[in-house]
Amino acid sequence: MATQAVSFRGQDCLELALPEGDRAIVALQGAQVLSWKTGDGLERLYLSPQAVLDGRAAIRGGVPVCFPQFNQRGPLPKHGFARNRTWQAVEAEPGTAVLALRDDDESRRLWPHAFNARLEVVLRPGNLTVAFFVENTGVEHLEFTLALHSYLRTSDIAAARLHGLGGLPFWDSVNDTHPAPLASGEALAFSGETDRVYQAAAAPLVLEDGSGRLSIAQDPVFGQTVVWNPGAELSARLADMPDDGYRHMLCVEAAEIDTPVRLMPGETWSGAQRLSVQA
Ligand code: TA6
Repeated sequence: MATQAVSFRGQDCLELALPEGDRAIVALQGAQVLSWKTGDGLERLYLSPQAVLDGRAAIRGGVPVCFPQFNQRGPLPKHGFARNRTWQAVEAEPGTAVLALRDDDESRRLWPHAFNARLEVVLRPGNLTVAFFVENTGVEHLEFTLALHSYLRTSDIAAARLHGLGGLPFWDSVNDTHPAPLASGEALAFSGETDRVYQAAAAPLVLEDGSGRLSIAQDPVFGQTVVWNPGAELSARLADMPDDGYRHMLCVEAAEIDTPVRLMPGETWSGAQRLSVQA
């Protein structure tokens, strides 16, 4: 079925639909996937019911594209500007959405580089791939950090377990420490605020939350995986999230942040995250 332009919570979006019943909604703002439903009708992403959808403010949920800066690791607004800008829809095959963002006066005021970014969202039965591409269209090198900041839906974070992080070094950003890695085979459980930057695993992670299992794979060009849950206290302080919102989400983010990507003129970088429902 063809990709269609739709309005979703008042925002201009693209809707992808498969004959098997899978659906995805992608906002032009930020090229942000806002919803992914599998053929069984289950929503797989978390979008806050209090998310601000005004065409400009960062949208709390879905798959924000944090580019060209992760978090506050640099002089740009937190998580860069791509999530606040309107991207252009590009013609694509059924089951795929392609959106583009190029530099303009506004982007160059913040970040003085020429670039052509593209986000491809590919929907297949039980499977969502989000792929980011960026070309340096200028005459000087540029550097960036990024994350595909996916908010995965959990039925209850207390029951959620993230598998596949055993043995991997990480930075705990809540306490600014480098604790000992999880033991091999040990799953990560969640109680309280969790904000960790892991060195990426070679194999896909698996999120299990009592009601199902989701495989989370990322291309090896992403050197890190960020795992974030705000916990009860921070969730209550976030105006665009219900007090208990933290119970229903876990961000597992494909990220390249420790070593900024350096792109020479004419070069392109690309990386994808793949989410697959497991039987
Ligand atoms: O990726 C985790 C993180 O950087 C956390 O530190 C937290 O701040 C989160 O992203 C959300 O950021 P946001 O700007 O969307 O509120």
